[in-house]
Amino acid sequence: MGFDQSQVKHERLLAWVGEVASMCKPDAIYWCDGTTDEYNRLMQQMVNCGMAIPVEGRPNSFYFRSDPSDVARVEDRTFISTPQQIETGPTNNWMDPAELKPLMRGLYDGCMRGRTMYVIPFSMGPIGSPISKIGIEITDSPYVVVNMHIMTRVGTRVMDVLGKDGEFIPCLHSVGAPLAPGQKDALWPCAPIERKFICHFPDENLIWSYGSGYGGNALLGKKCLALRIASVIARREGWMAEHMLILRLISPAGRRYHIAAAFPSACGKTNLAMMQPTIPGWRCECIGDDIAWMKIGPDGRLYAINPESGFFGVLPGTSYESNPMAMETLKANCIFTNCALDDRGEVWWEGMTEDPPSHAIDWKGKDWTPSCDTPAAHPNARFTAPARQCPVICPDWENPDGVPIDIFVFGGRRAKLVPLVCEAFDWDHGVFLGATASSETTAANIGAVGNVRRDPMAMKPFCGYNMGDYFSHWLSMGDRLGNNAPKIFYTNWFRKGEDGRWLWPGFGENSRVLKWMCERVDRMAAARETPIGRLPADGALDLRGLDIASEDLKELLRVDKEAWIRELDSIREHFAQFGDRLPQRLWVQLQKLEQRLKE
Ligand code: GTP
Ligand code: SPV
Ligand code: MN
Repeated sequence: MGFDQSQVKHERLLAWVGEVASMCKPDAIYWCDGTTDEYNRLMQQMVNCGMAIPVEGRPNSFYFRSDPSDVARVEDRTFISTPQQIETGPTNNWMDPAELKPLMRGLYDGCMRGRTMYVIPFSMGPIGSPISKIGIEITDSPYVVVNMHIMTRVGTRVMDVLGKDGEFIPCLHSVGAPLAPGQKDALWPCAPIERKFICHFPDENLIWSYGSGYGGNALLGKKCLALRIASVIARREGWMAEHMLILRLISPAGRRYHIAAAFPSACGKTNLAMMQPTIPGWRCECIGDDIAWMKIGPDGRLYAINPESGFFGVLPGTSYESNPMAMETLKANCIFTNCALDDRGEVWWEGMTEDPPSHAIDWKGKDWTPSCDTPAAHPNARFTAPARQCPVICPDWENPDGVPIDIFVFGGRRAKLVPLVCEAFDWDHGVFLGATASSETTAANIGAVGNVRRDPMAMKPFCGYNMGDYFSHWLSMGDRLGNNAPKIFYTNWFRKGEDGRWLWPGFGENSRVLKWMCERVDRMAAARETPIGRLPADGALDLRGLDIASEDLKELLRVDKEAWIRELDSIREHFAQFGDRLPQRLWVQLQKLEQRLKE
């Protein structure tokens, strides 16, 4: 059962596991082998204790409810810990490791009492690929183990690659809820908010997470390793780790375009990544929906891989109308967290069907009917699904060489001001668009929803070092890529009319905007210059077959100069917080924008 510890020949790994065990004091240690048998056994244990519920109509799929306090990432409790605060910068929470480590050791002391400690060897990226990174997650949550089975490549093959002295990133996780002898366990154990800590020690490639069992707080390969720690490594080694989906768009003539898009959490990456184009003859294939690792290839172009092997996607709003490929992906072998269960035991969430069930048990385990004034599913309810089950998964999605990126897209959720699409004048201007990206906050983080904030490159919660240095890294990547650099665009699918309705239909119709981008790459489509960038010229967006009011389209592509002039101060303030870490070239971009607006 599991991987036999006596087979482990890696001294540093054994020493670390031993240290953690003597600190956390679990009842047992279990080394994960990544087999289906292991997955099934753990799931059965969770079913037996009532934590997991088999889902009706979806083979091998299970439903979980989290504690109502543990429903999303906790940015306020997320720390980048370096000896010098300046290295983490103004957009991250900082603590001195000399202070944070003793505090965390205090919390970890005895925190796994009454529980099994699982050791999960996992690979981000195809096992054995030169671009991949190996992590070892230690956790006391079986829910984390089964999720890691889907989201990453887990198992003994990783141990083989690691050998006697291979590099790995230690990721320690505990739900922070030790059990006294005889104490009955909670269905979703976790610690209260003030004892949750998601800690990163980038100088040591080390991750310590405590107190939460949910998503990016607990599945440490994702945001913690593949973004926060990887972003630091990427800067050091000259590559990029970004919060981006990756897709392949294929034209009717068979030309392939690879697009990587950075939108903040719950702003449309999963949906765009597996979109069904509404324009006849165009096809989309999904490579990844959340994270891209990108390196310059031998031909000087930028190649992207998806380090994950599953999707951890937002359920509310997902339907056969909006995202049919996600719905197909969810037919079996999935985990559903914090949606609702109808009376047949089927999962349901807001937006899944036109008509809600007449009765359900909501995400808190309470009776729910459509007349309730609370949603049946938590707004950050999520599915965990194997990427290979997506009907439009790209045949190259596990190619260790990656795919060559033609187009970068930044974006966000803005009810006003920001137009549907805009093309950067050049790389520096594109980096400026990314660096000033703004979006309304969403339920993907615990905190207020709907507040506009700057979220540069959708990396505000995920950049593991000073964001000013991160902007410099972007500029230097552009310098190295030269003429091979992807073209940069900015989109906003979320502009609203005075009456509060979406002006743009979104989802598959977003293909019209992507098509314009591809045609811009090929110099086949017209643009008009505006002070903020190039917008589609009249008639350049392919709107054939789309029923959209001309006033709505006009509003979507309107650039309100006066309103943009009012944005300048907020951009200046945003830049000023980085002090001398902000590259001069971005100040130049701001000046140029101001000039263009005031011409
Ligand atoms: P993370 O997993 O948190 O990183 O989120 P994401 O960027 O992958 O967002 P996702 O695609 O899951 O979309 C989040 C929400 O936005 C869902 O409720 C979607 O239905 C909705 N959404 C996605 N694309 C569009 C769009 O083009 N238009 C509109 N109106 N809503 C969209
Ligand atoms: C996000 O919040 O951007 C996510 C979900 O992708 S989580 O894995 O919880 O971070
Ligand atoms: Mn994300």
